[in-house]
Amino acid sequence: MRFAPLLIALFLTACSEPQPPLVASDVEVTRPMPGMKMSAAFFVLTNNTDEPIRITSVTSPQFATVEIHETMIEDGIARMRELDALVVPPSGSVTLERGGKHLMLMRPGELGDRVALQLMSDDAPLLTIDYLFASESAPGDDDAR
Ligand SMILES: [Cu+2]
Repeated sequence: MRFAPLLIALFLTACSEPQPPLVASDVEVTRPMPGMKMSAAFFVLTNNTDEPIRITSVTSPQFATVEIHETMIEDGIARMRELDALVVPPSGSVTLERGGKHLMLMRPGELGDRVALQLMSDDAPLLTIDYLFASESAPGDDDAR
């Protein structure tokens, strides 16, 4: 069987391909609520390296300000506080979700159907997340009555 060595070689090449150091999955960005110039972003970050990855800031062409937030319950009231950084443990992951850590996207500019989030470690870009809004179910006038 002459093909076998070649196939094995291809298989090994595929396996040894380096994984991206940081991967975002399950991305969701909310649309700004009417009258509120604010959105939230949720996703899972997976670190494929054996060093912790620190995200110290996030920028977006579509929003003037992006903050890393955590929702805490204090005296039975949910409050948000800003975090200095998001740390993804080595070979681990961090989940940004409702009621937990999240990105707060503030003061949107022209908002089309796409949002890009640039994750930075100090001044070094780590990862760009591109998010496409699901086709809008237009807020019907019927609902307002
Ligand atoms: Cu927040």
